Amino acid sequence: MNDWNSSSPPNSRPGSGGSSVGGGGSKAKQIKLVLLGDSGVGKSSIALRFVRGEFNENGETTIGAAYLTKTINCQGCPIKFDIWDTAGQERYHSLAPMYYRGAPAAVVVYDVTNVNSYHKATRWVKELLQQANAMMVIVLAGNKADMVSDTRSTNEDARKFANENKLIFAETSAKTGMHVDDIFAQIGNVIARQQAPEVTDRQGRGNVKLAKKEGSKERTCC
Ligand SMILES: Nc1nc2c(ncn2[C@@H]2O[C@H](COP(=O)(O)OP(=O)(O)O)[C@@H](O)[C@H]2O)c(=O)[nH]1
Ligand SMILES: [Mg+2]
Repeated sequence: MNDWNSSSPPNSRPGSGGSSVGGGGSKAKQIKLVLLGDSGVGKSSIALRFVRGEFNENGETTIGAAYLTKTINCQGCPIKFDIWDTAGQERYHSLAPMYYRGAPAAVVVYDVTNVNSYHKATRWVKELLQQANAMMVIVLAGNKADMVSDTRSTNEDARKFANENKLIFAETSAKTGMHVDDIFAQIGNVIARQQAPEVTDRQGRGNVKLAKKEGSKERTCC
Protein backbone atom coordinates (compact mmCIF):
# COMPACT_ATOMS: atom_id res chain seq x y z
CA MET A 1 0.00 0.00 0.00
CA ASN A 2 1.55 3.29 -0.98
CA ASP A 3 0.65 6.75 -2.08
CA TRP A 4 2.33 9.96 -3.19
CA ASN A 5 0.88 13.44 -2.76
CA SER A 6 2.96 16.49 -3.48
CA SER A 7 3.08 19.46 -1.09
CA SER A 8 0.17 18.48 1.13
CA PRO A 9 0.13 20.23 4.52
CA PRO A 10 2.09 18.44 7.23
CA ASN A 11 0.36 16.11 9.62
CA SER A 12 0.75 17.90 12.94
CA ARG A 13 -0.34 14.94 15.01
CA PRO A 14 2.01 14.77 18.00
CA GLY A 15 3.38 11.64 19.61
CA SER A 16 6.76 10.16 20.36
CA GLY A 17 6.23 6.66 19.12
CA GLY A 18 3.57 6.80 16.46
CA SER A 19 -0.04 5.83 16.86
CA SER A 20 -2.39 3.18 15.62
CA VAL A 21 -4.74 3.60 12.69
CA GLY A 22 -7.47 1.59 11.05
CA GLY A 23 -10.59 0.17 12.49
CA GLY A 24 -11.94 -3.32 12.42
CA GLY A 25 -9.11 -5.64 11.40
CA SER A 26 -5.44 -5.40 12.26
CA LYS A 27 -4.36 -1.91 13.28
CA ALA A 28 -1.31 -0.40 11.63
CA LYS A 29 1.09 1.48 13.84
CA GLN A 30 1.51 4.91 12.24
CA ILE A 31 4.93 6.52 12.23
CA LYS A 32 5.54 10.06 11.01
CA LEU A 33 9.01 10.27 9.47
CA VAL A 34 10.84 13.28 8.06
CA LEU A 35 13.63 13.20 5.47
CA LEU A 36 16.17 15.98 5.92
CA GLY A 37 19.46 16.88 4.25
CA ASP A 38 21.04 19.09 1.64
CA SER A 39 19.51 19.47 -1.79
CA GLY A 40 20.62 16.77 -4.24
CA VAL A 41 21.76 14.17 -1.69
CA GLY A 42 19.00 11.75 -2.69
CA LYS A 43 16.18 12.23 -0.16
CA SER A 44 13.43 11.99 -2.77
CA SER A 45 15.23 9.08 -4.41
CA ILE A 46 15.36 7.19 -1.10
CA ALA A 47 11.65 7.84 -0.62
CA LEU A 48 10.87 6.71 -4.17
CA ARG A 49 12.99 3.60 -3.79
CA PHE A 50 11.29 2.68 -0.52
CA VAL A 51 7.72 3.47 -1.56
CA ARG A 52 7.75 2.32 -5.19
CA GLY A 53 10.95 0.34 -5.58
CA GLU A 54 12.01 2.70 -8.37
CA PHE A 55 14.96 4.95 -9.16
CA ASN A 56 14.91 7.94 -11.49
CA GLU A 57 18.21 9.47 -12.68
CA ASN A 58 16.44 12.73 -13.56
CA GLY A 59 14.00 13.19 -10.74
CA GLU A 60 12.45 16.59 -10.18
CA THR A 61 13.68 18.89 -7.42
CA THR A 62 11.33 18.87 -4.46
CA ILE A 63 9.44 22.12 -3.89
CA GLY A 64 8.47 22.68 -0.26
CA ALA A 65 7.87 19.07 0.72
CA ALA A 66 6.28 15.92 -0.65
CA TYR A 67 4.18 13.44 1.29
CA LEU A 68 4.38 9.71 0.75
CA THR A 69 3.08 6.78 2.65
CA LYS A 70 3.87 3.11 2.75
CA THR A 71 2.87 0.29 5.04
CA ILE A 72 5.33 -2.48 5.75
CA ASN A 73 5.18 -5.58 7.86
CA CYS A 74 7.40 -5.54 10.90
CA GLN A 75 7.61 -8.99 12.42
CA GLY A 76 4.11 -9.71 11.23
CA CYS A 77 2.59 -6.38 12.29
CA PRO A 78 1.68 -3.56 9.90
CA ILE A 79 3.56 -0.27 10.28
CA LYS A 80 2.41 2.70 8.23
CA PHE A 81 5.08 5.30 7.50
CA ASP A 82 3.88 8.85 6.84
CA ILE A 83 6.93 10.24 5.08
CA TRP A 84 7.63 13.95 4.71
CA ASP A 85 10.26 14.44 2.03
CA THR A 86 11.49 17.98 2.58
CA ALA A 87 13.28 20.28 0.15
CA GLY A 88 16.94 20.75 1.07
CA GLN A 89 17.38 24.33 -0.07
CA GLU A 90 18.29 26.88 2.58
CA ARG A 91 15.24 29.00 1.78
CA TYR A 92 12.98 26.19 3.03
CA HIS A 93 14.95 25.63 6.25
CA SER A 94 12.54 27.60 8.41
CA LEU A 95 9.71 25.27 7.35
CA ALA A 96 11.48 22.17 8.60
CA PRO A 97 10.23 22.30 12.22
CA MET A 98 6.67 21.97 10.90
CA TYR A 99 7.67 18.58 9.55
CA TYR A 100 9.92 17.22 12.32
CA ARG A 101 7.96 18.55 15.29
CA GLY A 102 6.20 15.61 16.93
CA ALA A 103 7.72 13.13 14.48
CA PRO A 104 9.11 9.98 16.11
CA ALA A 105 11.61 9.38 13.31
CA ALA A 106 13.93 11.26 10.97
CA VAL A 107 16.31 10.17 8.23
CA VAL A 108 19.09 12.72 7.76
CA VAL A 109 20.76 12.13 4.41
CA TYR A 110 24.12 13.17 3.02
CA ASP A 111 25.93 12.30 -0.19
CA VAL A 112 29.06 10.22 0.44
CA THR A 113 30.80 12.01 -2.44
CA ASN A 114 30.10 15.49 -1.05
CA VAL A 115 31.70 16.46 2.25
CA ASN A 116 29.69 19.70 2.46
CA SER A 117 26.51 17.68 2.47
CA TYR A 118 27.91 15.69 5.40
CA HIS A 119 28.55 18.88 7.38
CA LYS A 120 25.03 20.02 6.57
CA ALA A 121 23.70 16.68 7.81
CA THR A 122 25.53 17.06 11.13
CA ARG A 123 23.88 20.46 11.54
CA TRP A 124 20.47 18.90 10.93
CA VAL A 125 21.19 16.24 13.52
CA LYS A 126 22.21 18.86 16.09
CA GLU A 127 19.04 20.81 15.40
CA LEU A 128 16.94 17.67 15.86
CA LEU A 129 18.73 16.76 19.08
CA GLN A 130 18.00 20.23 20.44
CA GLN A 131 14.53 20.86 19.12
CA ALA A 132 12.79 17.67 18.09
CA ASN A 133 11.08 15.01 20.13
CA ALA A 134 13.53 13.71 22.75
CA MET A 135 12.64 10.11 21.84
CA MET A 136 13.11 10.66 18.13
CA VAL A 137 14.85 7.83 16.28
CA ILE A 138 17.38 9.43 13.94
CA VAL A 139 19.04 7.67 11.04
CA LEU A 140 22.14 9.21 9.46
CA ALA A 141 22.27 7.91 5.91
CA GLY A 142 25.36 8.23 3.70
CA ASN A 143 23.66 7.93 0.32
CA LYS A 144 25.06 7.29 -3.19
CA ALA A 145 27.28 4.56 -1.77
CA ASP A 146 27.23 3.00 -5.25
CA MET A 147 29.48 5.86 -6.43
CA VAL A 148 32.47 4.97 -4.25
CA SER A 149 34.24 1.64 -4.25
CA ASP A 150 35.25 1.78 -0.60
CA THR A 151 33.22 3.97 1.73
CA ARG A 152 35.20 3.08 4.86
CA SER A 153 37.36 6.18 4.77
CA THR A 154 34.62 8.57 3.60
CA ASN A 155 32.26 7.39 6.32
CA GLU A 156 34.69 7.12 9.23
CA ASP A 157 33.71 10.52 10.69
CA ALA A 158 30.05 9.81 10.09
CA ARG A 159 30.17 6.51 11.97
CA LYS A 160 31.93 8.18 14.89
CA PHE A 161 29.46 11.06 14.91
CA ALA A 162 26.56 8.58 14.79
CA ASN A 163 27.99 6.57 17.69
CA GLU A 164 28.52 9.66 19.82
CA ASN A 165 24.98 10.87 19.23
CA LYS A 166 23.24 7.48 19.38
CA LEU A 167 22.07 7.60 15.80
CA ILE A 168 21.47 4.67 13.50
CA PHE A 169 24.09 4.89 10.76
CA ALA A 170 23.54 3.48 7.29
CA GLU A 171 25.28 3.57 3.96
CA THR A 172 22.57 3.61 1.34
CA SER A 173 22.10 3.71 -2.38
CA ALA A 174 18.75 4.77 -3.74
CA LYS A 175 20.09 3.66 -7.11
CA THR A 176 20.79 0.04 -6.20
CA GLY A 177 18.40 -0.08 -3.23
CA MET A 178 21.19 -0.93 -0.80
CA HIS A 179 19.98 -0.67 2.81
CA VAL A 180 17.02 1.53 1.89
CA ASP A 181 14.31 -0.87 3.08
CA ASP A 182 16.51 -1.82 6.03
CA ILE A 183 16.55 1.67 7.51
CA PHE A 184 12.77 1.81 7.59
CA ALA A 185 12.56 -1.68 9.07
CA GLN A 186 15.08 -0.72 11.74
CA ILE A 187 13.13 2.41 12.61
CA GLY A 188 9.98 0.30 13.02
CA ASN A 189 11.83 -2.13 15.27
CA VAL A 190 13.41 0.58 17.41
CA ILE A 191 10.12 2.40 17.93
CA ALA A 192 8.45 -0.86 18.88
CA ARG A 193 11.20 -1.43 21.46
CA GLN A 194 10.90 2.13 22.79
CA GLN A 195 7.27 1.48 23.55
CA ALA A 196 8.09 -1.44 25.82
CA PRO A 197 6.99 -0.37 29.33
CA GLU A 198 10.44 -0.48 30.90
CA VAL A 199 12.08 1.76 28.30
CA THR A 200 11.94 5.34 29.56
CA ASP A 201 14.59 7.15 27.50
CA ARG A 202 16.18 7.01 24.06
CA GLN A 203 17.61 3.54 24.59
CA GLY A 204 16.18 2.54 21.27
CA ARG A 205 18.94 4.43 19.51
CA GLY A 206 22.11 2.71 18.51
CA ASN A 207 24.52 2.11 15.70
CA VAL A 208 22.58 -0.81 14.29
CA LYS A 209 24.23 -3.24 11.92
CA LEU A 210 21.67 -3.19 9.19
CA ALA A 211 22.60 -6.40 7.48
CA LYS A 212 22.21 -8.57 10.56
CA LYS A 213 19.06 -9.82 12.17
CA GLU A 214 18.73 -8.81 15.77
CA GLY A 215 18.57 -11.25 18.66
CA SER A 216 15.83 -13.79 18.95
CA LYS A 217 14.43 -12.11 22.06
CA GLU A 218 13.45 -9.00 20.13
CA ARG A 219 9.99 -7.73 20.96
CA THR A 220 7.28 -7.78 18.39
CA CYS A 221 5.71 -4.57 17.12
CA CYS A 222 2.21 -5.06 18.37
N1 LIG B 1 24.38 7.29 -8.21
C1 LIG B 1 23.38 7.67 -7.39
N2 LIG B 1 22.66 8.76 -7.69
C2 LIG B 1 21.65 9.10 -6.84
C3 LIG B 1 21.36 8.35 -5.67
N3 LIG B 1 20.33 8.94 -5.03
C4 LIG B 1 19.99 10.01 -5.78
N4 LIG B 1 20.78 10.12 -6.87
C5 LIG B 1 20.72 11.16 -7.91
O1 LIG B 1 21.01 12.41 -7.29
C6 LIG B 1 20.21 13.45 -7.82
C7 LIG B 1 19.43 14.13 -6.70
O2 LIG B 1 18.52 13.19 -6.14
P1 LIG B 1 17.21 13.67 -5.35
O3 LIG B 1 16.55 12.44 -4.85
O4 LIG B 1 16.38 14.59 -6.18
O5 LIG B 1 17.86 14.49 -4.15
P2 LIG B 1 17.13 15.39 -3.05
O6 LIG B 1 17.24 16.82 -3.52
O7 LIG B 1 17.89 15.17 -1.79
O8 LIG B 1 15.71 14.95 -2.97
C8 LIG B 1 19.30 12.79 -8.88
O9 LIG B 1 19.89 12.97 -10.15
C9 LIG B 1 19.32 11.31 -8.50
O10 LIG B 1 19.11 10.49 -9.61
C10 LIG B 1 22.16 7.18 -5.40
O11 LIG B 1 21.99 6.47 -4.40
N5 LIG B 1 23.14 6.90 -6.30
MG1 LIG C 1 13.94 16.07 -3.21
